[in-house]
Amino acid sequence: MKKRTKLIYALMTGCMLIATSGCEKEEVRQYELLPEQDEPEMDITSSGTISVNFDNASGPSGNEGSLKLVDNDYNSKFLINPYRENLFMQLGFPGGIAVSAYVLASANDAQDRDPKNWQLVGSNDMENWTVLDSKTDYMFASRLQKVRFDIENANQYRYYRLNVSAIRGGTGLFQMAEWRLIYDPNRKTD
Ligand SMILES: [Ca+2]
Repeated sequence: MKKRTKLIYALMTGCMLIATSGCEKEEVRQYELLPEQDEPEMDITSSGTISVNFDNASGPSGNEGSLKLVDNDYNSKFLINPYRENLFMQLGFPGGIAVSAYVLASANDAQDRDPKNWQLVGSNDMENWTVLDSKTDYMFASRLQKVRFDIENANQYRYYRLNVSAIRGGTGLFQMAEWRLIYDPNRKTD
């Protein structure tokens, strides 16, 4: 009990006391430092606000509205009819963050509604956009397929957009089950 009291007292009063009280050997404790570990990457989608320039006829909260893009349910989808070639989906964040990967998921049916050509772009003012990734003639291999795309990006952006410039079936409807953004805290940013 006496030993414990002395230790607490030493901790409270700091080095001065340790220096003057003749630090007893048995009170010295050593701790092994744990090896440095990478922090796990984070899905930051839920921290963002989704918006689109063309929404489902039932609105963003509709059964196939734009909120279904980011509801983390791969069985729900966003659908527009008709598809427009300047369609974009945007995730806006309260502050800049450097996205290191994104995930797209094809919907449950009708392959011709899949995106085929797209760009992921980033911006801090919604006027100047930097292209972070481009895909041309991409083909989702199956329905409800979740595909991850890693990108080389060290810049922090408040706004990310997915510009979908073509769909697999040409003109017609567009649909996508999910769009998610990934942040890797271990990656160095500019
Ligand atoms: Ca969904």
